[in-house]
Amino acid sequence: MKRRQFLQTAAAIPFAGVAVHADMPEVPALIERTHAPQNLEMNFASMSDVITPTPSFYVRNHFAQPKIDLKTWRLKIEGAVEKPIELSLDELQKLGSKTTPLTFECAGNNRAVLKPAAKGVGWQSGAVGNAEWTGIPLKDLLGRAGVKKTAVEVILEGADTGTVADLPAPIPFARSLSLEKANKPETILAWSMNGKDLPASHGFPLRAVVGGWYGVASVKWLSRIIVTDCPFHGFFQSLDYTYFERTHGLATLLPITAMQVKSLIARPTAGDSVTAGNPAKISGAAWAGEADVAKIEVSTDGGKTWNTATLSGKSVPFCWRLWEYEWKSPTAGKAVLMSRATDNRGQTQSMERNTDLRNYMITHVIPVEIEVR
Ligand SMILES: Nc1nc2c(c(=O)[nH]1)N[C@H]1C(S)=C(S)[C@@H](COP(=O)(O)O)O[C@H]1N2
Ligand SMILES: [Mo]
Repeated sequence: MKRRQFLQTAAAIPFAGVAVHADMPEVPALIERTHAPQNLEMNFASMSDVITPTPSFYVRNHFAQPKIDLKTWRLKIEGAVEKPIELSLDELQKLGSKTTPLTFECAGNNRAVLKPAAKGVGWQSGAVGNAEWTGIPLKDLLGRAGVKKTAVEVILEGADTGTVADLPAPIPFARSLSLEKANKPETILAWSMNGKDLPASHGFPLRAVVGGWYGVASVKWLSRIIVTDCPFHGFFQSLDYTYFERTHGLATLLPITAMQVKSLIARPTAGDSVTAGNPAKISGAAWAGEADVAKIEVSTDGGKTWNTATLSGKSVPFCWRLWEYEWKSPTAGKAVLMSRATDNRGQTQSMERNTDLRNYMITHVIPVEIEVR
């Protein structure tokens, strides 16, 4: 991306207006991180609306996008249920629907800042988005199938398959939810994104969206739901997408589930410059998974002092919140900007990276170095 002067006039313009877009650099909607499988991230510096437009919403694929024929596609619900079910999309849509916005972030978002370089897709800040989803709560379907008393988890299986490290035969993409999370109203099987049919890259014809959890839980191209009476230990929650938690001093590997409190600066971006003495607007987004964002603080001196930023709009459950801070009088020289979010449970982003989190959950405060001229 071309270095540019960060336009301070933006500070005087309403936060989420068309005029803000006029200040944005001319960049493609999505940046390609890998080609096959396709992994695309938004240019986070262009983020300006609470709802991420579908063409700007990141794409995270582990395998090739499956080809699905709606005529033969069926959603199957089986396993520890009284009555297994098979439904076409038409049949599913007749069972009722609800529309709700939800934010999810790839657990590897911002991996590009990790040192030494971590394995996995080298995301910068754009593997996160907030969209409006229409579908049926998973709970409603589980109710129809009748979950047996012995059940503990619900496995969601996608139609995409491929090979992974150490496994010779292809496996489908699959993740499980605790029965508790599967029955929460924020766990939805969605056929629509921002008012239109799901695009193929986001899981047409049906995907899960799991409010408050990292994106990996939101299985795309959903084909099978398996209710199980023992915990699932599939690849994407036992080898990949896991982190270490310390219990009795021992590091125990756990699947990644709920998103941790996090904020990101969208603008200015690293390498931008602002004019000394002129007010500059610092803006971004923050989210806290199953909790609410309570506070955003901004530092313009590398973390020595902190000032409270303004959260815009109102708190919507499971959705990120945009925020902004007016930096009144930048002084000439290099400046290190930081943002730090706190949730309503009192959790605050840490200053240091916790290496037990492996190459996931990059939630520590990330400095943004700019120039004041
Ligand atoms: N079937 C399937 N579902 C999937 C994935 C996948 O590779 N296959 N990737 C997961 C991951 S890691 C993320 S972060 C989200 C990304 O959803 P999006 O591509 O719609 O942004 O989808 C999840 N669901
Ligand atoms: Mo992800």
